Amino acid sequence: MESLESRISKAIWESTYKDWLDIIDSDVVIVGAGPSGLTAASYLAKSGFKTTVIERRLSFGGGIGGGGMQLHKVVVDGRALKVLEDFKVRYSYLEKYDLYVLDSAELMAKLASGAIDSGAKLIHGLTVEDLIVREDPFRVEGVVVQWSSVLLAGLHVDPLFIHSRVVVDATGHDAEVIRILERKNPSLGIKVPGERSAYSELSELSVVERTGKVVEGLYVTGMAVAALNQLHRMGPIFSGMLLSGRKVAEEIIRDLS
Ligand code: 48F
Repeated sequence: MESLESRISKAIWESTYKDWLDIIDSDVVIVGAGPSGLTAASYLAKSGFKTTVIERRLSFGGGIGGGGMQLHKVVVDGRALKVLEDFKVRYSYLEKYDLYVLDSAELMAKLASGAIDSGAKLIHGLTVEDLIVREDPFRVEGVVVQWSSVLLAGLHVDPLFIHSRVVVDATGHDAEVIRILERKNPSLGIKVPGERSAYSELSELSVVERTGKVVEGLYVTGMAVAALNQLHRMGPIFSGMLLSGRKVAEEIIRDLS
């Protein structure tokens, strides 16, 4: 028998290689494992689409974990209950505030495990730094990825590619993927003005309304929608994020089917 050290390394290399050969041609790449990205990933994977989630950090949940000022609770309104129930997230109703309260840790964990159990592949520690595009007619056909640690170290290392039928920007407040499009493809005329000050009630609705396709092959969900459309921020209420994730999944399922 080989040494345990050799077997550890070979088991990891071999199974990572096998996964990568599979995800290099995905149906959908979702950039960002926050609430909107994880919700979208679960519904897409459940519908049979090969779904890969790329997350820069070595964790999942994006802005959920920070709760409201690091308090370990977040809230939703009644519109999001069906999504919470799909992910088996527990909540309690506070009648005097007409809001549902849940533990941020449970929301993070169950959205991530829901996406994974539905068949999505989540790769963390990887940053999307560019897009694969085609011209005439313009469309997005995948992402260019680099280890986050390489970028943090400032090393000059060429990235690699993941091809996909659709890319979803679920990168949150910075709308990083759409900003790449804005910067590197100026002829498209896309502008990312950034979000506006807080107006929770309005932004909870408008972020869902404006969720959807940006250009052929590229969709947007979550707070990236607010940055693209100069919508208000809403703070630690998450109905809009969950409903935006479900909406973008439904739109992609319709477009790809
Ligand atoms: O920020 P984030 O949670 O996005 P979201 O789904 O939800 C926003 C809420 O958390 C909250 C809010 C609403 O109540 O105001 O802020 O819109 O998650 C975005 C994830 O994307 C990752 C980032 O690390 C985070 O986990 N991310 C950002 N840019 C990249 C990326 C990138 N270029 N490549 C890979 N991951």
